[in-house]
Amino acid sequence: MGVQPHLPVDPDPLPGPGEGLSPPGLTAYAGGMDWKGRWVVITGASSGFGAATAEAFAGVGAGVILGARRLDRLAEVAGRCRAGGTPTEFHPLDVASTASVAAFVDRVRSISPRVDVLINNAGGAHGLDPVATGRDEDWEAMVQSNLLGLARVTRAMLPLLPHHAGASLLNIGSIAGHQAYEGGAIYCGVKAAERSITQALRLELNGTGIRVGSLDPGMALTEFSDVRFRGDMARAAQVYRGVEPLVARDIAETLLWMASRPPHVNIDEIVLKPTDQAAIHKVHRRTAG
Ligand code: NDP
Ligand code: 8X3
Repeated sequence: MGVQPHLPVDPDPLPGPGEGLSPPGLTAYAGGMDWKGRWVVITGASSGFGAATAEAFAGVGAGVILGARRLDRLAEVAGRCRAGGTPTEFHPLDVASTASVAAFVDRVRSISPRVDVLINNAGGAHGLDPVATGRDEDWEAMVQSNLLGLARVTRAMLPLLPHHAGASLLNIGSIAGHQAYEGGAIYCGVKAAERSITQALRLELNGTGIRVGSLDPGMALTEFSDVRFRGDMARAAQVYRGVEPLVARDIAETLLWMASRPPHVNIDEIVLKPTDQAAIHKVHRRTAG
């Protein structure tokens, strides 16, 4: 097996993520933007970054339309979004299927012909095997969701994004797209592709007023590692031992901030890492490994 990007060690007691500081209200991240009457579409909204982002935008009054494969989980997220009284809709979405993307976007169009923010978040890693022993099904799942899925959803959604009205197209990349690591060849490759697609879209949409950006996080505590290690929770937990990772709210607040800049401001790319993670292989652990 290849070298794990986040080496496990015994932890010292740590404050929980986000503990010790009272988070400011979300309106701080929304600046002066009035989100009421605007719609935000989020892929991969059933857990992790996507779910937190749905709640963040709903928290400032935006309508949210959520897509993912697990409908029960989408319904839970939608319930939390609706609790604040904002319009919330959800619909099944498998970004690996062009037909599913088309049905999802038809549903979006029936809710609103205008969408102000598209967040391409659906994706993840499958396995941590070196290329020599990698599995076709893992590679295909990563290419389908992180790369082709992003392109499919963007193609179908672009006609709904208004020109010269402060719309945003925000893609979730990763530090894995900036730096390859052992066992991450295909995941790093698809996240590098996400960066290139985002840069190409920025060029293609120049002159339309549609903002295009990528948010590229480092280690974050979500279901990401559970999925990567196929439900091996013990192995997934090792990834975060002794370190304070990002949490989904960190990503959600940043996306809200990016989309809330004035229309003449485009945030092209943000790399967001835990303070404890200086680079993929340089992670500060609370005890010696
Ligand atoms: P989660 O596993 O918690 O969330 C992944 C989301 O993607 C789920 O909602 C899942 O929904 C959805 N998804 C996966 N495949 C598909 C598909 N084919 N069609 C539709 N939805 C899909 O992990 P994160 O929140 O951490 O991951 C979100 C994004 O952030 C991913 O692109 C990931 O690569 C990226 N990222 C994560 C980092 C981390 O350390 N956590 C760091 C950097 C980037 P469902 O299964 O219900 O379809
Ligand atoms: C997730 C971050 O370092 O596990 O995109 O690849 S890493």
